[in-house]
Amino acid sequence: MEAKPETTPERAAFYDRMDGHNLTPLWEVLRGLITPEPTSDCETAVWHYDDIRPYIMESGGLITAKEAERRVLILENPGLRGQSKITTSLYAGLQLILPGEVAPAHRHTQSALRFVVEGEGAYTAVDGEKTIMREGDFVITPSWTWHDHGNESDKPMVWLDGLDIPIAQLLDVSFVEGYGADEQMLTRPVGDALARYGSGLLPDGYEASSPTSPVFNYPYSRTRDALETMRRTEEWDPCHGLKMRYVNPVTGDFAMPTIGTFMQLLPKGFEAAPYRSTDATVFSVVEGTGRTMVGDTTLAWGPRDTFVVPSWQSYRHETDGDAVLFSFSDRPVQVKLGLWREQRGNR
Ligand code: GTQ
Repeated sequence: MEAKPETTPERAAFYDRMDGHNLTPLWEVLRGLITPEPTSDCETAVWHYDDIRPYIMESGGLITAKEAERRVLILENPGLRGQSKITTSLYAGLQLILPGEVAPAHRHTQSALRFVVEGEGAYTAVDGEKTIMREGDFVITPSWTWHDHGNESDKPMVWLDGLDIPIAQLLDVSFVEGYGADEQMLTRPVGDALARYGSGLLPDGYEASSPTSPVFNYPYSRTRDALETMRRTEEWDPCHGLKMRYVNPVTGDFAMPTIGTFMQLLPKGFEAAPYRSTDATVFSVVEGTGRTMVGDTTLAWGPRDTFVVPSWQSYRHETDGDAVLFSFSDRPVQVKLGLWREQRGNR
């Protein structure tokens, strides 16, 4: 593209006259609107769990889950402070539920994922069914479903929340309702959805009523077993090791319509080839230690750390021992709109 045209005094005076009519010339701003490559304010960043856990626990002494509605410390991207965003299109936070607490039932149009970081035995109830959560479990709260969280264990539980709040903002589609009681009525036993929809079977004649997976807890034990069994025969992908996508078993599509979720195994001493894609990605470390080089930045990570790679930034992972990474991004949205791009290896 040609350089921006000169702003002559005559032109500037013209812009001033039209300004009162809510008009402005495209040619003054075009090059900032339509860029050769993504230019995001989203920055590469890492939250080390050891550094932030004290703040999460301190919040537990200052406010209850009930008073807060949701007791969450938002992970704000350093390039997007004040916007409650971890990437341009996604929100993330760490939610704490202490023993005996309940985060009251509500529903909203925003979809949520929970990725369990610490603790065992707390629950989320979604549309009449409870699921007990363990570290590494990926749990979904679909759009407009009632959900409350509680902790009947004797230890705190912390999970990473990922929500499509900025997407709902962009589209102006935010609605929320309180249930009217702390806990919703339960209509199905624990484990019903996983048995019914997540066992390689579906009720005969079943038709999807929503774009979100009817399986709302993908237990880590199953995910980890799958990766461990596959490593015996599967070749390591040069960029991603062994990377699996969580799917809606009814459609084969992503488990959630707005957020893509993944789990990957990287072997000991892995040195990945560079990779970039247009979906800015949030990683949560489940097992192992390593580093991710993003441009000139090196992020060192270990279990329970969260890090983010912006859109179209080339990155490569390195591991010490075996490592397992959960990740999520807005990929389903980009793919459906025909906008997603990726590049493997060096440019
Ligand atoms: O658990 O419903 O991190 O409504 C932000 C908003 C969690 C939730 C968040 C929410 C929730």
